[in-house]
Amino acid sequence: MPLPPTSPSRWLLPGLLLLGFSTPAVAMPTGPGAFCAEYPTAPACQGTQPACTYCHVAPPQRNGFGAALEPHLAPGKPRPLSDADFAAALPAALRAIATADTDGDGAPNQFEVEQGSLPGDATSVPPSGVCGGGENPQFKVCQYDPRFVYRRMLSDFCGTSPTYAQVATFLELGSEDKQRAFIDQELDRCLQSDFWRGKHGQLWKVAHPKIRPVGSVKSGEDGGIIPLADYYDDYALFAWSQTDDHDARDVLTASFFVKRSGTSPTTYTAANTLSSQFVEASRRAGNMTSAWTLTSFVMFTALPRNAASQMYRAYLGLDIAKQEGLHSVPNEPRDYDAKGVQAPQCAACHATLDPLSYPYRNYNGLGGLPNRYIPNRLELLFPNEVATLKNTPEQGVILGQPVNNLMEWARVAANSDAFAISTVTDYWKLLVGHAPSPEENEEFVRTWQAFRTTHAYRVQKMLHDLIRTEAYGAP
Ligand SMILES: [Ca+2]
Ligand SMILES: [Ca+2]
Repeated sequence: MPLPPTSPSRWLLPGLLLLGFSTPAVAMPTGPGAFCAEYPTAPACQGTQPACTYCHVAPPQRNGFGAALEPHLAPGKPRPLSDADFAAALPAALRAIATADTDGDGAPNQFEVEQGSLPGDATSVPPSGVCGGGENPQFKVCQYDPRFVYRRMLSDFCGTSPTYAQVATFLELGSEDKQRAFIDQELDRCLQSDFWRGKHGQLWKVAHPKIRPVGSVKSGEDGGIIPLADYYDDYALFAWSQTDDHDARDVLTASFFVKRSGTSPTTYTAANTLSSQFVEASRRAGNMTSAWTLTSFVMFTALPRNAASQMYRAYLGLDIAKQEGLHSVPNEPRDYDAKGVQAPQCAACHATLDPLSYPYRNYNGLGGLPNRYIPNRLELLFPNEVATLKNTPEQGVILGQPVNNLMEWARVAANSDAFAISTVTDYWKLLVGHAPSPEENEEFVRTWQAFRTTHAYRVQKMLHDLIRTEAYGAP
């Protein structure tokens, strides 16, 4: 399988977890990245990572799959292998045991990987086929049902149920092709509804965990008792980026703001300035540099780790606290702010997190001049902190790629597989009701790949694909 050119090692966990080196937890993560480069469409690599149980009973003790892999990993080289040697050797080792059935459940290893079951656990077997083998053949279970989709779509996107007359009209269309075309037309109508795009509508719901609103400190419309920043601006840019013919990546990369106006329809309009926003256009990175993000996630901190990790989690679906998306940078963390992050239990995460945070060094949250980009911010506003703080560079690293500033950070993030996967996962959860299951993986991969390529990051076009999946359309 060809490797995606952009992100050779996306989903990194400490090598400890995958390989079981009995070394301290500072081991450099390489295993899951190499695994996912070999199997980029495996369910275990979709917005998540291979778990320890892929290779271990309990680390460092390997299960049958991990044990079968071991002798094929750079045979003859002294143990423990370096991270680079391990990562280089893993693809060949995986291929060497691809057709074996190490857990004896009857399914070859590679088939299990691709189908989302565990190749080292005989009780975990590939799904027996999404729609096959039904015990009640008279039911149309697990088959795309246009009438079911029509009903579900109206409820999900318009917030209404079809009337008796609407259903009758729908059924009179006769052919499934005509019904599907009608559903597409109705979807476009519902995507204009306030239920979908308006204030507190479905799109805003998708944005809640990204923005994390706090009513008591809201400024502007519906302001709270301590007005600090207006997060309705963040919802407006988010909704803009997900509607009409806009590029979803704008949520991270926009150098403009968005104004909401009206109801039924609610409209979102780009604006070069807003009275509630203070970062100049050349320093803007969408919602990453909004007044609310700086107020709420940078706050009073010198090195805004919290802002960086929240953006990484919210827009790429990678939670560093859960050891997701780890991509250790050599010689990091440097601990410029003397927080003790070089301690072994911290270093594994901070080797990723700290270089991810450096590009935020000049973005000020609360105190001094709030919610602005301030050149030499650390030098000017934190004179009494530890002397090494001022050595914090603005250059950082995200997903293994060096970046000079937060705008570049945003661009690398927005162009990553993780962003496309995370965006589609948001809607999968909202509309299908859960994160993509192994049975749904093939449709899910097809959907996010088309979102990225064919649809050039247009969410509305992707939603037309999503409601045509079996995952959505089978009762
Ligand atoms: Ca097996
Ligand atoms: Ca198995």
